[in-house]
Amino acid sequence: MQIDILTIFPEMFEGPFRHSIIKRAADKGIARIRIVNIRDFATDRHRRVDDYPYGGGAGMVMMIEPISRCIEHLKQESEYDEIIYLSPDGDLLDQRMANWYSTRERILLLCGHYKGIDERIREHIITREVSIGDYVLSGGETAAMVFCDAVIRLVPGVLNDETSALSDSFQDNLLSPPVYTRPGDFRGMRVPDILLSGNDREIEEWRMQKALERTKARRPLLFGPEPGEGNP
Ligand code: 6GU
Repeated sequence: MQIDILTIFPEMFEGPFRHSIIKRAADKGIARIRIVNIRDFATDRHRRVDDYPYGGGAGMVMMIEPISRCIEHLKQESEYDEIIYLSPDGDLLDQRMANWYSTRERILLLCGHYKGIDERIREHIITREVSIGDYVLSGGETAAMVFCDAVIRLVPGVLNDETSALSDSFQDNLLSPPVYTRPGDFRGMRVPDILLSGNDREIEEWRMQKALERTKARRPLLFGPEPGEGNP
């Protein structure tokens, strides 16, 4: 899988993707992230990527020309499965959507800024808008990082122990059960006896029970009819 991220702040991605799961995925050659600087595709000598809004008003708007040139250039390599604009107006990212994109080959993520991007980009170039939650971020970059983390860790072979993704919160619409490690007794706070019993079947039942209890108590709406097949 390859994810191309278009941004005017490429330095923002230097930290997060050099660590942890995403780095491991890249090292294994399973999932690659490429950061593309939109400014490299600006058409004027000032390398402008934003301009004043028609009709007036505060804030700048990202121009269609550099973004269009950039995407046309990248498309010469191969077509994208999806060209995503990260925006609070978009479809909400959830585990189901992350699973869907973990099975795609090539995705483009466009990070917007300022007041927004020229509407014609959204109408004619973007194939989907995705939001990571009902709050406003100052730009799409942090949302792109969240998207990549949620998706790439699900690509088969990325996690060492494949079952660890299967037992994630949400993977079966359940929150995860509590976990403990040493010491067994910290100032009188004891690890549940069942986990020390060595009875694998009972431990599994206990974990399922706790996952159900926790989901009902904290996220009752996660219980519900399964959505249908297809592009979520
Ligand atoms: Cl994807 N972008 C921005 N700017 N704000 C957001 C968001 C995305 N998702 C939630 N808020």
